[in-house]
Order: sequence, then C-alpha cells, then structure tokens
Amino acid sequence: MEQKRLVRNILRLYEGYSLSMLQVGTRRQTRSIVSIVVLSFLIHNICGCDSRAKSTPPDVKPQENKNRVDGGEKDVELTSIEPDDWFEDVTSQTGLRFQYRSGRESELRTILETVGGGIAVLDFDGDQRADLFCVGGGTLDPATGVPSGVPCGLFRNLGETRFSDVSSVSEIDAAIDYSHGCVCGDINSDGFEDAFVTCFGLNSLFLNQGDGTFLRSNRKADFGVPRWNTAAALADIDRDGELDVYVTGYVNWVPSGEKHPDVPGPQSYEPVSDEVFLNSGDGEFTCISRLAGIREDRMGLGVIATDLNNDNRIDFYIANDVVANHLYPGGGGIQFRESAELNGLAYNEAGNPEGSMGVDCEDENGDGRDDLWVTSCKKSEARAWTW
Ligand SMILES: [Ca+2]
Ligand SMILES: [Ca+2]
Ligand SMILES: [Ca+2]
Ligand SMILES: [Ca+2]
Repeated sequence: MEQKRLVRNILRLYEGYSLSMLQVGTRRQTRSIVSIVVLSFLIHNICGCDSRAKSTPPDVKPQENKNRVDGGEKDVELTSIEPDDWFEDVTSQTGLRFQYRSGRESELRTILETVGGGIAVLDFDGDQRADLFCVGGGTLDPATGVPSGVPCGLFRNLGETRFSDVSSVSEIDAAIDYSHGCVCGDINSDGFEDAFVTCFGLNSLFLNQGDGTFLRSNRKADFGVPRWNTAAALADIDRDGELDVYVTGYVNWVPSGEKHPDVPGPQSYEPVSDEVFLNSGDGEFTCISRLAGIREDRMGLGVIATDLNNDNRIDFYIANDVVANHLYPGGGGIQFRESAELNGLAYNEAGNPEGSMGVDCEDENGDGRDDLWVTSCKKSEARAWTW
C-alpha cells in the first residue's frame, strides 16, 4: 500500500508521461498474490486525453463528487475528495529526472508512438525503501519506421523523498528493444527483486545480482518470438513457488516509413494474442498460452493478477483496447476459461467495449474484496467495478 501511494504521488514528476495505470512488483513475501504490470499511455499527445494530475487542487464539493463505484443496483458513494489527497509538486527536491521516449519526433504518426511506458516500484537493494524502475521506450527511424530502444532507468530511494539515479552503476541501462511495460518480482527466487520489461520486439528480464547490479538475461529467457508486447503480470499460476509470467500482446503493426496524417487505430491491424509462460525455476520458461486457454483475438494493454473472488486462486483481468476486456478466473490447474462477459466485466453499462488502457485493483469500499479500476481513452470514461 505504501509503495502504491508513493508512486501515485510521483506520477506527475514525469514530463512527457501520462500514466493512466501503474502497478507494482510486490514484496516477495506476498508474491503469490499480486505482482503486476505497468503501462501508461501518451494518448494525450495524439488523441487529446490527458490523465496527468493537475497541480492546483480543484474545488471539489461533496455534492459534485462524480466518483462512484458502480455496484449495480446499489451504487456506492465514495468519500469526498479532501485537499490533502491531491498532489504536491516536489520535483526539484527528489532527484527524479527521467523521460520516456515514444519516437513521435519522427512525425510518422505510427500507432507505436501512442502506447507509452510505465514505472514499476521495487526494493532492489532491500533497504525497505521503495525504488523506481522507469521504462525508456524508444525512437523511430524516420525513413523506415524501425524502432530502437532507449535504456531504462533506476532510481534508488534515499529516504525523505530523495532519489539517486543508479541507472548506469546498476547496469539497468543495457540496450534493449523499444519498451513499454515493466513488472518487478523475485523471478528466480534468490531473494532479490528482478525486473521484467515488455517490448516491441523481444522482452527483457533483468536479474538482480544482489550487489546493486542487474544482469540482462540471455536471449533464451526472452519469452517468445519478437512481437508487440505491452504489459505483464507475475503470479505463481501452478503453485510451484516460482513466479510465472502473463504478457499482453497488442496488434501486428509492421514498421514502415509511411507518414500517416492521423494515427491509425488498433482496428487497422490484426490482434496479437496474450502469452503465458510457466517458470521452471532453472531459468527456462515454457509458453502455455494455448494449453491455458488464452484467447487470441484481443488487443491487450494492461493486465492485473490478483485473487478477485477470494478463492485463493490467482485471477487475471486484462484491459483490451477497443474490444471486450478479459477475465480469467483461476481454477484448479493451469487452464483458464475466459469469463468477463459472464461476470459483467467485459463491456460498459451500454454493452459496448471500451478503449481500455490500463487496470488497477484495490479494495475501495472495504468489503474485503478487490475492486477494479480500468482506464479508458478519449471519449470513454474510466470505470470501476466492485466484485
Ligand atoms: Ca530500496
Ligand atoms: Ca531475483
Ligand atoms: Ca509457478
Ligand atoms: Ca480467484
């Protein structure tokens, strides 16, 4: 909870970001429950959306509070927003200086530029202070549209809201593909939190060496073939004590030097299916997507792994762009049955799919069950569901 609060309070420090969703690598003690992804979107640059917090707290009157949790017949009025809940600009005091690159300076107006990058929270040095992992994104060759990765960043928390840029000394700035999302957790069970980064191309796994440095994994553990990966979540699906990986796929965009007058929408491309990888514990990962029953017809931008229905099984909820969202309740094995529509989590109240961008969960109304918060783009609204 403390980590999530910290991240929410630093979001606005990142000029160029518009973080519509974030999450967190959990402590290893709770790793079997939640370890999620991170993805944010620069849609505001292209589509006019802007989810950045405003520097001046608005004059919110209780009777004008639009924050409601849609509980079906029993809508729940949330507590009024208090001035202390809003952000204070402490940028100059923090030492946090990092900018995600989308490649928009190429002026090609590709769909790749519209999907931004995220931040993950981890305690890489085990000092009980939340450190920050920032995804770098990439640039585009203006002649060919071929993307190149920009290094990621790592900021060590020194306490009292001060951070030190350790990107270079930690070797987290190793060259990787054009990156979007990140999730942190102890993937190799050595007691140190690692970082998994989703990329257009090959994903990257940074293994924490326990001495302040990270080792980028070799290609054998790169989780599949080159494709457009957007977000990821960690959870122990098969209950063997090793964190497994869920990766969302977006669309089959192929780099091109063609300049578009407007950014083509995701409907212009074929979807790229999500992937699920089982962790063998010896550095190898096995793709079980088809066996697990993962659908291949969606465009994922955000994923969360948590036990939504309190049955002690990890569930996955996926925010899909333009098309219906997905819910995979955990069963007794590694197979899932997608059931978002059955549970009222696929569409908005009008029965239409949203342009879902990201997802987070928390028990907002204190009933002991996690609720979902899903962000949407453009003319849509963010939505919350109680479970
Ligand atoms: Ca730390
Ligand atoms: Ca580790
Ligand atoms: Ca496992
Ligand atoms: Ca469950």
